Amino acid sequence: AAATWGYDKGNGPSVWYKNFPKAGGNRQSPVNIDSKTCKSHTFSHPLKANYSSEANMEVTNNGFTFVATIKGENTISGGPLETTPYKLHSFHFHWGSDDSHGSEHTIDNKSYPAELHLVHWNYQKYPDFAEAAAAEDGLSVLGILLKVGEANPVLQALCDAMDKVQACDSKHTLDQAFDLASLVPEDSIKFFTYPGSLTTPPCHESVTWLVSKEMLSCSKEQLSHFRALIGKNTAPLVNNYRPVLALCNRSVCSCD
Ligand code: 1SD
Ligand code: ZN
Repeated sequence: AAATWGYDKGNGPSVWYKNFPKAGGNRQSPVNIDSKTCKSHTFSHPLKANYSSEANMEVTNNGFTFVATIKGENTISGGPLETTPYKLHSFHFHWGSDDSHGSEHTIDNKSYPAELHLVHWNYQKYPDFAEAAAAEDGLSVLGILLKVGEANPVLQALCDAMDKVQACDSKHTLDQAFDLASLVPEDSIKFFTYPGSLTTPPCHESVTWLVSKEMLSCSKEQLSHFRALIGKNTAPLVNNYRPVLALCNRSVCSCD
């Protein structure tokens, strides 16, 4: 069947609302984060990821992104989530065709070459991920921007895995355990937070967004592995990001 959405001219973000009306709502993501005007807020519990290592991690090129699905129990809590643990379901990336763009969130109107999304769900409240994904307090996504710099050894395991799934709709199982914990800042995470949505159709308004102030560094060579993936219709899988939307009646909090 023809894809009902994508990132191309005829099926891209500007027309998603036609098939997915929630995309036209006023709690949509991503947004620009204005670091100077957002309010500082101190939550009673620090934001902490409780991640371990994932054996036999499965990665997929699904034609929209490179995604790793997680079987182990890894959680995040604190910050706006308070004491409710949200469980890591999967992680994926968004990236551009060159280093000047690719991230979904922008900081002070600046784009970064890629953005990692660690997708968590409120597993103590909802029976399954799909139900959580449609509920107002169902998901929390930790976004980490990638900036060009030193090659990152943790990302290298993923870049190597990307080479195994260059073909659209292919899968691979990593033979070395993947160190999830080293993707996220050690100890407590400094972050921006706001209420938002999935950045892909159906764009449910179900996400408590956490955007890390600390970025991951990634070399230009490493970014070339992302851009070598093949998307739907045999074209390179690049520019799989949704541009920023209006904050409408929301504010972003800055939390250290
Ligand atoms: O794009 C992802 C999508 O692939 C899926 O993981 C969804 C959760 O069901 O989340 C969105 S996103 O908002 O994390 N980009
Ligand atoms: Zn995403």
